[in-house]
Amino acid sequence: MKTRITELLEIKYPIIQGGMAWVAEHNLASAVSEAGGLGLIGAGGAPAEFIREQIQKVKEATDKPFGVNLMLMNPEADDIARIIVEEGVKVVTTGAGNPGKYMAMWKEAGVKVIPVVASVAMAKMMERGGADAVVAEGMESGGHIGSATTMTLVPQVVDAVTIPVIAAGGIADGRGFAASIMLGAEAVQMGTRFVVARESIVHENYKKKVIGAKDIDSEVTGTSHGHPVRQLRNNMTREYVKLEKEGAPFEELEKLTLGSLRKAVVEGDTVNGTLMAGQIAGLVKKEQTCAEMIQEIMAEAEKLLKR
Ligand code: TUI
Repeated sequence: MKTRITELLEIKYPIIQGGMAWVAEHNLASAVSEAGGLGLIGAGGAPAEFIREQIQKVKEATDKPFGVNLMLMNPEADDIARIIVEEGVKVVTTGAGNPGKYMAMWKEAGVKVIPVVASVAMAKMMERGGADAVVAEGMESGGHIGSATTMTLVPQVVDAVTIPVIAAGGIADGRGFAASIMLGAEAVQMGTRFVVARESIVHENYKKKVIGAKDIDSEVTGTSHGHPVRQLRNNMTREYVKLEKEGAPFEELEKLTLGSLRKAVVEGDTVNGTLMAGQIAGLVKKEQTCAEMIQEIMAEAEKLLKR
């Protein structure tokens, strides 16, 4: 299947792996790229030199294209932006902010820049700034989210820009892929399904929670201070929501989530860890290799799109 995204990124299938903090490390990224999608290293809040090592490990594992997701609230974002250029990374996606200040440097180095946006206004601003494509991410997604749904956001972004649009949020199978194409997207980005990939280093306890999740098992925290984050409901989110209802200040809420994503991903703490996952977790039923996932999605989507 050819789209402007497969051409732009020189990948076989228009499937991009989400740049998930702690989760999107070199093993997952190289597996997705080897399977014909675009694997990403998620910088999250990690130190810059750690990201350089991750990039080098993906280069050793695959000669296929891969990218880095720069989470713009990372305190070392400036250094990571520069390392992306130094290491010759071909694709960068950004999240949780406006990547405007790095755009000129990346464009000059020939890096393909794909900001993740949650609104039409941001998509237009990114196109004006020279973005090669945008990921339009709906609030069905896990992690830090905006307020528009994928169903409403994607076609409005498609109408507002001429660069290709990648749909994200609530997509985990061939039906979601085909629906995204119907909305005008030219690729999809998936996170939640890849959390449970065989090659994903996420702790078994976390994977089991995603696999066991039902449709309404996620919770959005952080709305009170303007940084809504979606994750699976557990002891931590119940406590967080309770404190938010009581009007607790950010500093107090922050204590609950400091280091909590690491707790979930590395230690498998499903009680007090942050189990970031999207609303589509209810559809994710088993661990498979990245290649199996991508093959299954493409086969199902092609059948649907031919009908
Ligand atoms: O970034 C994500 N997902 C993330 S980032 C993350 S780390 C984090 N943890 C806790 C709180 C905040 C961040 C976990 N998951 N997705 C892409 C995304 N970007 N979603 C929403 C946005 C976004 C939000 C505001 C993009 C731009 C934006 O505009 C800000 C501005 O400057 O106008």
